[in-house]
Amino acid sequence: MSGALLLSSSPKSMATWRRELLALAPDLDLRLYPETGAAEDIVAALTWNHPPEDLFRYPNLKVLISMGAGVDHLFRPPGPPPGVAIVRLVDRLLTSAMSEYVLLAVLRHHRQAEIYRAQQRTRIWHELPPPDTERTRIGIMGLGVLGTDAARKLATLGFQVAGWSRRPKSVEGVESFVGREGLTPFLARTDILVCLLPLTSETRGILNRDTFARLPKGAYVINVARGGHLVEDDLLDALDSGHLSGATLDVFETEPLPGEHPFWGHPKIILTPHIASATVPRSCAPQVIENLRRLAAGEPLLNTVDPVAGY
Ligand code: NDP
Ligand code: OXD
Repeated sequence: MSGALLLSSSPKSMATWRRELLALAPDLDLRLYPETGAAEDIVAALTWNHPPEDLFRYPNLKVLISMGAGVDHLFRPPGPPPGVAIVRLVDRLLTSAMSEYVLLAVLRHHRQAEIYRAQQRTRIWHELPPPDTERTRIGIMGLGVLGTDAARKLATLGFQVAGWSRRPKSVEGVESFVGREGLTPFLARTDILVCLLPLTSETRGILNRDTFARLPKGAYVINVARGGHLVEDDLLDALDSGHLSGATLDVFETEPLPGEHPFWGHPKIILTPHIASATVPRSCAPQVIENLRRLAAGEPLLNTVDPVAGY
């Protein structure tokens, strides 16, 4: 590639990416933010939560590569520079780790793990009614790369699985619901709701009071997508009223979650610090190098993002 790749994330993550990229392409001209050198040299940028306005400084920037599956960080105001291609990571390990997390959250709720754990603490030997897998309906919002893998794996376990997406899907063992008109029937048949949508202007705040009200009483919510999907007060109200039975949350509007936030101590919320599926640079570096090669050769890029749809 003629030109340099700008790398921008935490110092630790940049060091790992640097090692993995140079192992594959020792001649790669890498610039670690903020040590960018001449702005004209930068033709590609591999970033995570980079200050968006800074990207307008590089007159020869041709492609922006998200350091994760999500690209919402690239669309924060003022948005990406016009005319710059956007690509993201699609990776076997990223996908399987997300499915592991979703299966764990589903099964922990389904198999009443928290209740048995509490019983153990107080030395109570008490059998709860056994869960009925065949009659438990899981609904996955977002049947893309990650949602489809989780849906398939949950279907294999014997759950009734459905997905909701913008366009119809054909995934074996998974019922497809589509668009705004498909949302109400999708929610009405969902006992465990998993959010795996990208954060866009259409999906921001989608986990709200109205959505929760359309779920059956006792439904459970798992948000592994973005904090911006969830209206936090609406979740607290739905949990406190008993309409929802609980929630597992990996992502939050403000990260790290502030120490005084009510989610921390809520008895019906299980939370983790945005770890559902972390990018593994070793696994993702080859596709970055391949996209740089394609960029230089004028070939179509892999894993492109539609700048209008925002994902
Ligand atoms: P994809 O782009 O592959 O899939 C997105 C899915 O959402 C598609 O099925 C798409 O529909 C659907 N969708 C988008 N907009 C709408 C809408 N308005 N209405 C209905 N459906 C919609 O994304 P991934 O599966 O790769 O990733 C999903 C998200 O997961 C990421 O954007 C990121 O935010 C989050 N994530 C979280 C991680 C974590 O550690 N917590 C790790 C990695 C990702 P269609 O197929 O019809 O286009
Ligand atoms: C991602 C993430 O989008 O880690 O990849 O959240």
